[in-house]
Amino acid sequence: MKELLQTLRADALKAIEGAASEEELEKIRLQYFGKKGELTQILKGLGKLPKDERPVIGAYANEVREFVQGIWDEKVETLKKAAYETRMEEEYLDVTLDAGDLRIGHRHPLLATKEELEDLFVEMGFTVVDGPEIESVANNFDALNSPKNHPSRDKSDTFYIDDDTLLRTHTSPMQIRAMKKYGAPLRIVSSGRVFRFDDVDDTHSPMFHQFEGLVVDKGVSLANLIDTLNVFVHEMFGDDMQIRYRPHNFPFTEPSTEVDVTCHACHGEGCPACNFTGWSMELLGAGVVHPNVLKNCGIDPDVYSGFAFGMGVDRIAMVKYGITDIRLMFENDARFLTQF
Ligand code: FA5
Repeated sequence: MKELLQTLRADALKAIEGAASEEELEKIRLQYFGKKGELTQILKGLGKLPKDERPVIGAYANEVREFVQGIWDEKVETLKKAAYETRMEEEYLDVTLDAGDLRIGHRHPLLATKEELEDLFVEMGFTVVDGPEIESVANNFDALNSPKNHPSRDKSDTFYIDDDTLLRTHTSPMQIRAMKKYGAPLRIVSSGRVFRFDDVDDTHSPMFHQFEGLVVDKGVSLANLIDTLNVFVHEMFGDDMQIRYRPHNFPFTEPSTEVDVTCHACHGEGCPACNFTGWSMELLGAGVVHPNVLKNCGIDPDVYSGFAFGMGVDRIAMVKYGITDIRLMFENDARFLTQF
């Protein structure tokens, strides 16, 4: 038995020594130490030996097992290290090589505009809040003082989901949500997609983006609104930009105004893009918050007043980047997008 163990030891060492890969080594392990392995079988058969031989042969068999196992473990480590070194040599990276013509992605002009607007108003002390595109009729119209017969409520102007729910037609319901949630004083902006049954042309789309702002505090006036919008226009488009405030009518503000800036195509000279007026398309609506709207949100209009504005982000981007057709921003044509 001892000779058998000696031969097995010598054979196993030779096989381990000659193994060139971890797979081969695993086969050797199974051959000797597996359930039906040669050494395992010998160890199992020790019980059949004469009683006096058992302790001596048993001790020797265990010695052989431990020794062969030790050599096997060492060989595994050696092979692993060799494989790692080969990989390191084969997969080296030459960081000095020319990277070629790499195409790097960038922000969509609409997202860039939205982020620029947010940064600007956050700097002025506003907080950014977010809300749903599917809105209640109550928030979108009723609480905003929009009478039942207002044309914008018509089914031919608005995408209704059912009688009480719709795709928001503007971001102004965020005024209601914010006032009800946070009360006064308040200074928030909020942006996102809005939806209307509008015909499509160079400056209109049935889905577009708005950026809403609301300030509620003691003593807030139209002068504060105009000052804030002047800062916005000059920061966004530069100090040379002229601003035009036109009187308008919104159910939720009184007084109300619409705002245009110098035509981006001709810089005010007059051209086909601005119908020779020198002014851009309408960029935003704004006004002093109607007392009924404050009341609807549980804010006392005798103590607090506010101003609000809602701008078309798509049109701001058009003026900012000199884009003449709003549709270009939704078509995702790489020839257009790579220009920014
Ligand atoms: C409103 O939506 C008001 N909620 C704005 C407001 C907020 C007024 C707070 C007072 C206080 P209006 O429908 O004018 O207003 O739309 C606001 C801006 O959205 C427009 O000035 C324009 O820039 C943009 N806009 C309107 N309709 C479209 C359209 N179909 N496609 C692209 N932009 C549009």
